[in-house]
Order: sequence, then C-alpha cells, then structure tokens
Amino acid sequence: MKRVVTIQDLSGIGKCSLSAALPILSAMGVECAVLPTALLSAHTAFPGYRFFDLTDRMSETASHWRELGIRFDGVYTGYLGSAEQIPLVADLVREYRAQGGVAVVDPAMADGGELYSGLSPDFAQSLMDLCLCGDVILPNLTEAAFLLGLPYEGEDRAEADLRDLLLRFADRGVARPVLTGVSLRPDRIGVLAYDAGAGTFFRYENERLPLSCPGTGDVFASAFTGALLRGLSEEESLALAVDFSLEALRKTAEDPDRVWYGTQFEAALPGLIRMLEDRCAGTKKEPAR
Ligand code: PXL
Repeated sequence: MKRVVTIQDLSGIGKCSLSAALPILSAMGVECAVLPTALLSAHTAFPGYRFFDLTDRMSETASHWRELGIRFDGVYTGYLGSAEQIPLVADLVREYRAQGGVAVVDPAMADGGELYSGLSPDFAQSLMDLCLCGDVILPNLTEAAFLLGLPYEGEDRAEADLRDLLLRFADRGVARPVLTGVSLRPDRIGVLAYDAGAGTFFRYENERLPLSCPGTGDVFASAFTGALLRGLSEEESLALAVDFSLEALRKTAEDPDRVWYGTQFEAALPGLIRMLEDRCAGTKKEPAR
C-alpha cells in the first residue's frame, strides 16, 4: 500500500483539511500519515475560532519519523499555520521528494477574492517558495492571483487569461501548475493545467451546481493525491477529483439538513471507491455532457 504524508491543519469542526484528507485517502486505499500544522476549534470561517499553532511540534515529529526510517511515496501540503512554517515545510517536501515521492502543494489560503481570516498578503506571496518545491500545485483563481502578486479579476475569465496565469507559474519555475475552480461557461466547472516540460495544456470540466462550500478545495486535492498514488496519470487524477468534488456537492445540495460549513463528501465516498476501482481497471467512464 502506498503511504502519503499530508501536512495541513486539523480543524475540529469544518469538514476540511485533515478531516477531509484522512477519510478520503483511506477510502482510496492509501495509507495517510499526518503532520498537523495547527489545531483549530473550527475552521476560520467560523466567528471566534480558537487557533493553536504547532510549528515547534512539526520538526520534532519529522525527526522521530527519520529515526524510525519511515519513508513516503508522496507528500501533500495544505493550509499552513504561520509564515514561519513555510521554509520548514519546504524542507520537508524536498526531503520526501528526494526519497522518490510525488509532491502535491495545495496553497490553501484564499477563495472568492479574499484571504482566509488571519492570513496576510505577505504570507500569500511567501507561499510561492513552497509552490516551487512541488511537482504539482493546485491554486484556485484567488490563490493564483495572490501567489503571483496580481490583482484578482473575478471568476469569469477567458481561457487565454487563465493560460497566461499558468505560463507565469511556469516562468517562475513551477513544473505542473493546475488552476482549480475554473468555470469557462456558467454551467461547467473544472480545472485547467499546464505541463511545462511538454508545453501542453489540459482542461477538464463537469457540471457546475449553484452551490459553493468551504473545504471543497481540500476534498478535490485529497482525491487528486489519492488517485495519483493509486497510479492514475495526472490527467486521470484531475478528472477523478473534479467528478468526486461534484458528487460531494451534489450530496450536499440534496440534503435538506446540510450544514453551511462543509461539503457532504462522506456520502460520496462509496461512489469514489467505485469510480477509482473502475478507472484503475482502465474502464474510465466519461461524465455525461
Ligand atoms: O481549505 C479550507 C480551510 C482549511 N483550513 C482552515 C480553513 C479553511 C477554510 O476556511 O479556515 C483552517
């Protein structure tokens, strides 16, 4: 079984970050080690959230793993607790990559034109240093603007503008940037990716529901990482993550008792397992168009 380490916060309430990554990666048949960056009472969209920084604990944890000789097939980073963690996490990503693992960096920090509560634009630009250590990065359009130091120009963008953003990431040294939450038509949403080595773009989209939920990016990034580790190609993994995120949102929309603070990804896990096994077996299903 492949083993991934994920480096992100644990929010006690919120169905995001580690609370999404652990069940999703486990369901996908990938062992998931966790290196928490911070402990929160609830994610930062809740008023009055409590925040406990774990920066000092992270190096000690990584040292223990080194003593144990634990190695990873992949590393997946998400929300970081402080700017001081950026160089520390960048070193860990380099270390785990050097063992042959794939590195997925989700610069989880912003959405809808706004940084999450408690984060500064300086933090956002410094996160680019971490992005440069990843094989694949997964910013949404807001995060891409902050990382590149550009103004956020909304979600409705021409494909040529989005390709330009990807080329800017490539110019800065990112090998495989992926823009998430890309909606080129009102009823579709998905990803636009660039492979700097091959000089090729890849686009995949599926149905867009009239609903957005905190934590959808984490659901997407977790499913993407799981699929990569299970041996699907980057393109297949992106498609699977788009399809699973849609299913998680569909389950959320269908439930009259849904909560505002996260997706109902739990109800979509059986479908994820079926989808993964089908696609690993090479019987890839196309979504209805
Ligand atoms: O990626 C979502 C997320 C993760 N972690 C924390 C958050 C959020 C979104 O608000 O606040 C702590």
